[in-house]
Amino acid sequence: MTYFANIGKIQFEGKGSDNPLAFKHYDPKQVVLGKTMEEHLRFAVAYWHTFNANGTDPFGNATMFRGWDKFDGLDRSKARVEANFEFLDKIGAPFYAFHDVDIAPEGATLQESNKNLDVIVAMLKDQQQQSGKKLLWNTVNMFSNPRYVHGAGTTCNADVYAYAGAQLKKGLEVGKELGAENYVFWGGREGYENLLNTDMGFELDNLARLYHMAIAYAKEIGFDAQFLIEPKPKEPTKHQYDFDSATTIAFLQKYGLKDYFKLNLEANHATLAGHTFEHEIRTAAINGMLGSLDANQGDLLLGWDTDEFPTDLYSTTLTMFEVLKAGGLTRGGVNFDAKVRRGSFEAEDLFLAHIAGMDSFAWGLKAAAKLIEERIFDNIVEDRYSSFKTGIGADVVAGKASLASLEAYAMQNNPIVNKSGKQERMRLMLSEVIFSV
Ligand code: XUL
Ligand code: CO
Repeated sequence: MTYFANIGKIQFEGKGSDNPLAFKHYDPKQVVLGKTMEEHLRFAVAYWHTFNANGTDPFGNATMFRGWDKFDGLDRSKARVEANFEFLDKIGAPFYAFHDVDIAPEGATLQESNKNLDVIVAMLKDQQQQSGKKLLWNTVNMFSNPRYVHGAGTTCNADVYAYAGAQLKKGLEVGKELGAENYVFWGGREGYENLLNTDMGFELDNLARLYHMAIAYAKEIGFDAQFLIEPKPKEPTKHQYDFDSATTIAFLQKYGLKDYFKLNLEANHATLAGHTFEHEIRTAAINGMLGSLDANQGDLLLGWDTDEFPTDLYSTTLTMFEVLKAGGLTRGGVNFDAKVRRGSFEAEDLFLAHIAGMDSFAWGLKAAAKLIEERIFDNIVEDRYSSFKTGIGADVVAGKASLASLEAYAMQNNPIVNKSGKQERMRLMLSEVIFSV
């Protein structure tokens, strides 16, 4: 069965092409800084946005009716599996990612849900083997079902906590079965609305306990995926515990979890936290915690997670600049946690949107590589901190300075001379590089 009959394999045609169903920048085999674009970017398709979303919003019904929607229940789930692999093949993405509830319907009981998962996971495994496509990460949805109204790992109800543990256990088994590269924890309901009814310290202790159990179980079954936490500051709860990179790293450190996790960073989550994506990536990278990326973009005029496909070249360039400087994504990838707009309801839009995202990231990668190869900013940064290479600055770095030695130096060093940071010049240099590649 085919779900995208009118669309063939998307090819790289280069900058001169006017074919909307072709790549202008993403050439998977092109080598950039010693690796192919495909190896750098490790693109993944998000199952939920591509095969489950139907255009509903709080004010309107579905606008998207896909080929698989003519089926119900498990049959529809099976049709989505076929559609997923057809899509991955045609768009040329090596990876996909999903939540448990995206791939199989929840049953009336845990046993029934697990049985449904088993049917679909067997099918996914088979299709992975046939196609060579891989699972970038899986996760379990512990936020949509009403049982999670007060949280999952941070719930006030031990029965719900137990259910969450069971769901997580199955998620780890599924990840192992499908050879997932990573396993993601996004704490959709791990947060609170009102401190007056909340024992924050206790909730966080419990969340850490659940993570320790997950580490132990993954070890027990030999599931060696990289564990990732995905920070997000608000939505759905007012105070999400994993607010941003820095907060999440502090949590992991406090509970002795830091060595077992890295971060899955999402652009729109960064902007909701009042940060740029590159800020979040840098914060992770300097702490050795960069794992994977959920690629999308928000709308700065709107205050929620709009999950648009990434097309802002300044952002994709600065993102890839950070990634390259951090040594690459290793087991991570660029997962399009992004949805087509409600008005872009044709199946073809799924391709056009992914092409826009993939080309924008490939463009960003080329520009970032040029920034690095030509040391366009590195020399400026090096020069900016050069006062720490000699004299009193070198003493500070070597750990030889004391407040008394700083005082002695400062007393005879008058006047102090500062240099301009030249930010405006650097912004223009960035523009010149982006539009030269
Ligand atoms: C929610 C979000 C999730 C996670 C996985 O904003 O980004 O889809 O990526 O649960
Ligand atoms: Co995400």
